[in-house]
Amino acid sequence: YPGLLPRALSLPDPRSTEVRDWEGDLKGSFASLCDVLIEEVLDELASDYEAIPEQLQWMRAMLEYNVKGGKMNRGLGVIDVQKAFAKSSGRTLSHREHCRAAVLGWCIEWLQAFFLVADDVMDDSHTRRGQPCWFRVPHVKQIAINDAFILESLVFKVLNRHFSQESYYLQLMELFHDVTYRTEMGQLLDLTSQPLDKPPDFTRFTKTRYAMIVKYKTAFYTFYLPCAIGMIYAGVSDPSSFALARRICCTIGEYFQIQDDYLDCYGDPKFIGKVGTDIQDMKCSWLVVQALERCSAAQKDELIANYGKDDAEKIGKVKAIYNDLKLADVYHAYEEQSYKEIQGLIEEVKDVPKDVYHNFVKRIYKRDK
Ligand code: DMA
Ligand code: MG
Ligand code: MG
Ligand code: MG
Repeated sequence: YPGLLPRALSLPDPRSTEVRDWEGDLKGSFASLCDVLIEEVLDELASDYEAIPEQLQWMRAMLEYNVKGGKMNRGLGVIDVQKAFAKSSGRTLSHREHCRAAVLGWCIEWLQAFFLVADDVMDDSHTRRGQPCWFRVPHVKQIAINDAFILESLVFKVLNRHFSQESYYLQLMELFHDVTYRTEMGQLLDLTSQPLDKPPDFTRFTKTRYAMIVKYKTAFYTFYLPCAIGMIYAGVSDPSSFALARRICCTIGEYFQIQDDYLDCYGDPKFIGKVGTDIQDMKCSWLVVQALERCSAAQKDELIANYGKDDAEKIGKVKAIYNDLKLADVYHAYEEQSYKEIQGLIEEVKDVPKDVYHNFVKRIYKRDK
């Protein structure tokens, strides 16, 4: 495993004949690399940052709690992308290439951990991945804010440790910075879709604003980032190829966030690992945008009276309106139509194997978690 700093010893040596069956246990192989990355972080903290045992214990616990336990869709997505690029040139990935793709995959997972730790504070959520949100842990509270910053820094530490020798290192790093900034702009739109200091204004819940929120807060880091990583790695340089990739990824990302909004209300917390908070948080959710397009004047008054209040009875009334408007059916029809639209877009693809996008869709189509 060349191009490594001395401390990254636990990854395979280039002369290693180790063949791990990535195909047989993709998730397990991917997951085990996270432990390697955590050990590297702790080693470096002890040797270069004068970290005391207390800090090391905190960091280990914080990483274990926040970067693991997810579906790993984004991280595994990077391996899918690399595999699809290799296949399109008649190759298969070596063990070393699998490892390097997995390191980049974990960079996205750790970036996502950073967003989620902060998102749960801002959304005042209770559970995440089947456990209390990090800031809800009694000995953590607001320290979660610093932990979110640390997680972000670690993305760039890992990138540096494993990729700083590569010709495309700067491009990769700038991609991560730009996607992070875009996600933060999406979060800004999401969090300010209602004024905090004035009465709620439902006229702001438009389809256009909704599309902007989800494109920025979700689509870039979830789909464009893994796709663009693969393109950079494969040496794609034509800006129009990146632009087309972005368009397709943003469409898939919109579909993915609409699923998230639907599951916030209709998903089973046992599957999705979190209890929805969009109604009480007054979110510009896909469901409320659809409801406002379809409701009667009386239902609209009812929505205005009950939306955005942390009160079980009021939340129930909003859900009853969603049911009266048959929003679950509207969602399932949307899912079919969006699937077709995405398949159409994939047909136009150039410079990226179509499988990249087909795999993205396969991982999320009709998901219930
Ligand atoms: C998530 O939006 C977006 C980011 C950048 C974390 P969300 O608040 O709907 O996500 P969740 O439902 O997982 O809290
Ligand atoms: Mg949230
Ligand atoms: Mg949020
Ligand atoms: Mg959500």
